Amino acid sequence: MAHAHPDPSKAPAADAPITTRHGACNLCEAICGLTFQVQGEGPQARIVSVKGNEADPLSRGHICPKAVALKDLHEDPDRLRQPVKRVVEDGPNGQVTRWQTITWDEALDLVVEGLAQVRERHGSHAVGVYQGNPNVHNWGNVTHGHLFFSQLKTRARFSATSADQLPHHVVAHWLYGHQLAIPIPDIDRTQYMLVLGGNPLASNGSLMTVPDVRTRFKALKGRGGKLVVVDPRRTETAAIADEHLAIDPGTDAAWLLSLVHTLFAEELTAPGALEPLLDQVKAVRDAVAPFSPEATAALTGIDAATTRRIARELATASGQGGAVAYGRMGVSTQAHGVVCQWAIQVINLLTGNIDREGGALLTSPALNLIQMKLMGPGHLGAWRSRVRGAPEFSGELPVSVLAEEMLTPGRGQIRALVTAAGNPVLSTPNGRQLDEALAKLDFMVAIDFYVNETTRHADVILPPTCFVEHDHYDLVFLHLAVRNVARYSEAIVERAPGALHDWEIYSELATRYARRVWALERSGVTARLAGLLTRGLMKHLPPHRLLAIGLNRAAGPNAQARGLTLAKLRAHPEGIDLGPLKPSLGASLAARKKRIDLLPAGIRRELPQLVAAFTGPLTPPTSPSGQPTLKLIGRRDVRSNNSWMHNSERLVSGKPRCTLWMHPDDALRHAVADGQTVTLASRTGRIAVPVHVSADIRPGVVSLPHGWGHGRDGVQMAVAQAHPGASINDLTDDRLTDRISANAAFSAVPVWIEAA
Ligand SMILES: Nc1nc2c(c(=O)[nH]1)N[C@H]1C(S)=C(S)[C@@H](COP(=O)(O)OP(=O)(O)OC[C@H]3O[C@@H](n4cnc5c(=O)[nH]c(N)nc54)[C@H](O)[C@@H]3O)O[C@H]1N2
Ligand SMILES: Nc1nc2c(c(=O)[nH]1)N[C@H]1C(S)=C(S)[C@@H](COP(=O)(O)OP(=O)(O)OC[C@H]3O[C@@H](n4cnc5c(=O)[nH]c(N)nc54)[C@H](O)[C@@H]3O)O[C@H]1N2
Ligand code: SF4
Ligand SMILES: [Mo]
Repeated sequence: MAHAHPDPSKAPAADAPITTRHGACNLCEAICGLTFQVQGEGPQARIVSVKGNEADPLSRGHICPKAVALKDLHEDPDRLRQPVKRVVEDGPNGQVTRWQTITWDEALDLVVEGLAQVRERHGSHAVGVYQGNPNVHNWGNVTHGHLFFSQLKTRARFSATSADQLPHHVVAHWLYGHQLAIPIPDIDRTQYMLVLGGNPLASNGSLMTVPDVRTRFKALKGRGGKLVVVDPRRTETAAIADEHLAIDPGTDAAWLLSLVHTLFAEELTAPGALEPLLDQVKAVRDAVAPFSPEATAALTGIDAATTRRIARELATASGQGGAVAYGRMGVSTQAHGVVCQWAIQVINLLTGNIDREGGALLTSPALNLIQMKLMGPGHLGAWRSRVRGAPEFSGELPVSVLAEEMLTPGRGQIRALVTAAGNPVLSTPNGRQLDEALAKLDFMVAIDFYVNETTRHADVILPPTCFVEHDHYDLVFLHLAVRNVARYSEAIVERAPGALHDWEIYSELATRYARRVWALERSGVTARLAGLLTRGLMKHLPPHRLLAIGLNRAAGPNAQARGLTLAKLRAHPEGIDLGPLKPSLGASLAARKKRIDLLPAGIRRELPQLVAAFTGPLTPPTSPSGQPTLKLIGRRDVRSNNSWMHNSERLVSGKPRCTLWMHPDDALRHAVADGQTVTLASRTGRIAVPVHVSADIRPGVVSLPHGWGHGRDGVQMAVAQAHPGASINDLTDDRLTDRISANAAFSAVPVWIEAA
């Protein structure tokens, strides 16, 4: 492949001085503070070691095995360092694809021309966008990405949000008036934590930036508190909990409503300070009437006495320092994800645990995304997708409809796609269908540094610098952290000459596209000129300049954040502590929505249907050809990071991890032995996976991790290809979605084992 490998002859001399530099890890939401040892200077400098930074007020020295892999990513010979275009040539055995290195100038113009032509021919909605998860982990994408994406004027916008946390945003928007008003568990002060569908010991926390979570859970137990985990699998987190309830997947909404039912039935509600703001409390009591613990026990697998006890424990702990229910992926990505997240908020509100110490609170970061108006309050269903009629949320359509919008002919069919820091072939439901749809596009561009399962379909790939090559201030996850902290990190090593950061790529694309489309559409000249000037100006305003401006203007509720400057942050690369979470919801509600409608119309309409949905079996008991079905769920491992860190040898070595967990009873019933490879099938596809027999998973349920499946043709990641695994999303179903938001439903997918 035509790209520059790091040249060992240019490595730093063995006696080059070693310096210490402080930074952070951006791979997951824990954003751990790091200390790097770097040998040499300039672009040839080499990272010698990566350690946790003990002085970091949030992570306190914690790291996981992935931090060191930031070095592997920096040095990876497979990482693209210059733009490439796909060239298809005739070979002796048919057509062959080759990636040709091109200049930035040529690449950017090719992209702009390719997208503009599709827009000219088919209209602006024919150009689609998919933004992957690292967009929120890389601040330059947050500050500059919209300059380009807003130019496209397309309704075909998609992101990883709808394969993830979309229900949280819908519920925050409905209850608290803003999609980002998500209360964060006060893990350091609570006396009781009920965790549903989250495994922070492997994931390091989500919508709860919580580095060193193991120590924090230990401290909870140390002060006499209790941790309860609700998960079909006995996870790493369940293993250290006081109690584990192995719920049947996809039934959490019913169980949570039984908790609400019990709070009312046993007169355990005590909303506290927020009580005067709550509307429709009685309506909620009436709406949950069908969900007594007795009525849901057979469905969920949790007996009524246990459910009642948990409700009482929550109420008791609320009077003794605070309690909090918290639910993540396992209860977001299921057919009733929005109801689950709503019910969790209702439980926390009815027990008086929202906006109080020891419960769940909004954060007061130095830069508050809500106050900065970087994102609007949110809207659901302002328009619907062309083929299926799925609702948009805040300008984005759910990713479960992406492939059908590409494959279904008609006006508005997507014919060109921009993927930015995303790998939807491995990460979205029915990824195989999307894989095939991508191959049929008229034009595709990927902003990414790998030729992977998705980007192999691109016509042009624009590779940005990697994380250690640029500075960072975590705009998103400092907003979601269990403690208020501000931290700015300089680049650890200098980028190669000519390399561009993501934000620079967006600035360039924005100005070039505006110029090109201006030539196309001559109306609104003044507005266009103004836009062009803004984008031209933004090109000269790097993220750190915007940070300096933002800090100057920040006058949020956190007094400790006042007077913070970029210079101060630079002097404290370990981060500056801004104190524990503080009640602030009252003030922010007053500025927006004023009151909390406990039973939003979308939920009121859904609950009666939920009764019906939970009456029959959730998944069909047999496959179309008569095999007994199993319920498929996901799994995360501390050495993986979604789909894209498998090209680091140290993260994939050892026993294969892409295995199918199965209960011994099911193994016996299907006559499969531990280690045996089986063909697992669903409505959408079939994959071969080795079985791991374990009593740590609920009978009838099987579990696979996501992000594997690197064996596809044309992937250029040597280490990942040597440990390919299979993709769970070749089995998940684009038609299985949350009933309200159309978020992907990855839990409880019906699968079966095909005879050998
Ligand atoms: N079945 C199942 N599917 C799932 C999940 C699950 O639990 N089960 N989890 C879902 C969740 S929570 C998420 S967030 C999604 C993730 O879904 P995606 O975001 O689509 O996938 P990632 O694997 O995060 O891919 C990230 C891509 O960004 C590139 N990249 C990394 N850093 C940068 C950068 O700084 N700049 C640029 N330009 N590119 C970069 C990487 O090379 C990689 O190609 O997957 C979802 N899919
Ligand atoms: N090591 C590592 N860390 C990561 C990531 C990674 O890929 N690897 N990804 C990052 C990202 S993008 C995200 S969004 C976060 C996610 O963070 P988490 O949500 O904590 O991650 P998961 O490990 O997927 O936890 C989901 C749990 O839900 C359980 N579950 C599945 N179905 C059900 C169900 O129906 N009901 C209940 N109650 N539980 C169910 C699963 O068994 C699993 O234990 O992790 C982040 N951190
Ligand atoms: S837990 Fe690991 S991957 Fe996540 S930020 Fe910390 S070091 Fe990075
Ligand atoms: Mo995610």
